[in-house]
Amino acid sequence: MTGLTLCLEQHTGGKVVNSIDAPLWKLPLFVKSGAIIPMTVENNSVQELTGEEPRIFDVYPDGDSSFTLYDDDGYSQAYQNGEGSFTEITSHEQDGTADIIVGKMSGSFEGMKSERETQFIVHTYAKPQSVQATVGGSEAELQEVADRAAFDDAAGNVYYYDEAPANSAYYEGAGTGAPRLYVKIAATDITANEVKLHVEGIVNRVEQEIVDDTLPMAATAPQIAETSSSAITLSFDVPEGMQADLEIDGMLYENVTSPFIHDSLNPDEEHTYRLRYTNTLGSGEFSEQVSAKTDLDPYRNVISGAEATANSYEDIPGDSYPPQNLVDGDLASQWYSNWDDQKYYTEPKIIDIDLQMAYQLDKLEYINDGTSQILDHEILISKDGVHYEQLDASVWEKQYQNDFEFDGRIARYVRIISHDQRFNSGNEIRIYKVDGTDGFSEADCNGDRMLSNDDLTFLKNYMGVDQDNQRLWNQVKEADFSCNGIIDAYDLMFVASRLEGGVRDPKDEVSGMISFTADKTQVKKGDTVTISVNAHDLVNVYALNFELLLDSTKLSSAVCPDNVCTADSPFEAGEFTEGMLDYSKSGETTVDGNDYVRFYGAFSFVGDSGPLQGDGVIATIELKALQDIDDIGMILNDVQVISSGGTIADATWKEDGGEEEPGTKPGEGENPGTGEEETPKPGDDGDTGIQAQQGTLLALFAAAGAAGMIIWRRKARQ
Ligand SMILES: [Ca+2]
Ligand SMILES: [Ca+2]
Ligand SMILES: [Ca+2]
Repeated sequence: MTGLTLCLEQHTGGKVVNSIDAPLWKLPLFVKSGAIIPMTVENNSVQELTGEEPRIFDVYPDGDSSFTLYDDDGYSQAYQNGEGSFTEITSHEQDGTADIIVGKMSGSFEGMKSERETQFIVHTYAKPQSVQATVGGSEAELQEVADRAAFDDAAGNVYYYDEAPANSAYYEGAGTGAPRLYVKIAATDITANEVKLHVEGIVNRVEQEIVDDTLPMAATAPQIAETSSSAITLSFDVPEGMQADLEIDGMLYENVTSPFIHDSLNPDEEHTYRLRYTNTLGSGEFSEQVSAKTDLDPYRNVISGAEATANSYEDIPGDSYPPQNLVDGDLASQWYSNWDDQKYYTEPKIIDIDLQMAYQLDKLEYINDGTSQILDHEILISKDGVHYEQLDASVWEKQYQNDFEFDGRIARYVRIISHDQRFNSGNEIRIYKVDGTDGFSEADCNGDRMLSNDDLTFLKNYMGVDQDNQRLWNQVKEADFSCNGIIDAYDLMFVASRLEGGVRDPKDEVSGMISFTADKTQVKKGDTVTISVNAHDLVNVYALNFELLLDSTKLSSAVCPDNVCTADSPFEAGEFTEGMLDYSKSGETTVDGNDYVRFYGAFSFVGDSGPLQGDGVIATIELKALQDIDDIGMILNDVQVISSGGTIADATWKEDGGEEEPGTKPGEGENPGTGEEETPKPGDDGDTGIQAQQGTLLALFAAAGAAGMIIWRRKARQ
């Protein structure tokens, strides 16, 4: 069995056949050479069949083949008990002589009819020289009849050869099919009698007429006319009177026409092509091989697996438009803001997209096929999902798609705020990463796209660097997870809490206070004075930092040469903060023309350890007096612990250790950081007897430009 038969055409296997004549009314049916196909009479429904109909075997003799026919009652479950019949049909063809043997039917089922007529349809391209049959070993006297009508009228034991049988008994326009031999054997007991057909002079190969006397010339290589991410289009010339065969990736595509579209391909995939010409004599040489690649998938950098939430969405049972529909990759699914809630006609509608990891972002596409596009909007990014940086505030065009370029900024969270005073919707928000990059930990800060102890080293080196330091800020800004313009304890905590196993549980809001106290009130030039940083009523504090700006003409570090502590902390950690990282720094700085020594305290727990709870000494620092100071006049006021968001709006400045003045920030309106001596005010912090006042010693929360201290709550990982 080496071929395929198609009506009048034959094709060898292992290739793709093109340009098949297949109008709407004609289904191309390929039959394997050697096939034995059991048939029955034409019917509209199997209900019409009684089981007494002739059995018909449509046979394409070619070498040896066989088929086992199974039959049963056609409706009950009795077949499960073995109620059914089997008939083996074999075909043996050699050198044009075929023996087709229908064996005795074995088995039984209820209603089985054993007295059956047998018909053969034998496919041969020439009229056989002889047709003989035996039934149960006895020769059946076969009569040749002239036409179909005579064949149909006969009770049995007839045959006729039809050179051009009609393709359809109902539609003349269907034309005629390949020649075939029809044989009818009279009814017999098919359980007792084998039926055997012997045919001589079978021709099972189509002879193609050869009109050419030379083989075609070698073909010219096809041209790559066009590529897309799913198709490659080739163009080529076909000389008149010839057929073009295209070999694609080693597989022959016969009888192709130009342009040829090789489609249903994957993106970024290479394919090879060569062409040859074929005429009736045979095929010419193949052309040179050409290759082409499909285009890259234009959506390959769209970040998948994102989760979207929104403060407003339509959620009617059975008619829901959740924000996740914006990132599901399906242009048909939509997000709708809640059209019944008038609040969102005036208040901003906020869409938050969590990319699940940090990415270097390329662009954003907002797609809306309706009329409710987001127009007046902001785009913000965040690494921690708490602190956001605004990248854009503008008004989009009212159109199907609007784009935004991220310019390679790094983020895990993207926020879109709509300020439209109306209902909004969207089909999809596609967020693309930079080509060739992958997602990584949002806590990476040294740029190696991994979270490791190297990131802690990075923070240790750059702790306290702020955006006023233009030289360094560009190198460190991606480590400013709190988006507040300074590398601080929050940033340290953000990294440290993700190392060594991470945080156990989400934590509640932080609270508490810290204060500074000194061990003496008066010092002579050359004396040392020790300042303590004290914690009061701390709750859930995982990291903290504070800044001391001291008049560098009056005080200096007692332990750091030239006031510069780089490798080690200028502070001595207390028992209370044992186990915390101490990445505190010191150095000299100038503010408004005055020289200061700056001590920047930064403490954080690592992994699961912590938090600080209750009272204790966070750290001490030893200072040396550079001149006589009658009153240290240091700040000894308490500052309420700042909330986890990192704003200082809730800071409370307690004047003179006395009444609290909510909402007043340390140093505000108090001439902070000037180093000017002020008249000491009486005060009492209860611990050291040192009078509390502002002036010489000033605690600054530098990033916000306001004096104060800040204690950061560590945000738990979700
Ligand atoms: Ca969608
Ligand atoms: Ca890293
Ligand atoms: Ca920061």
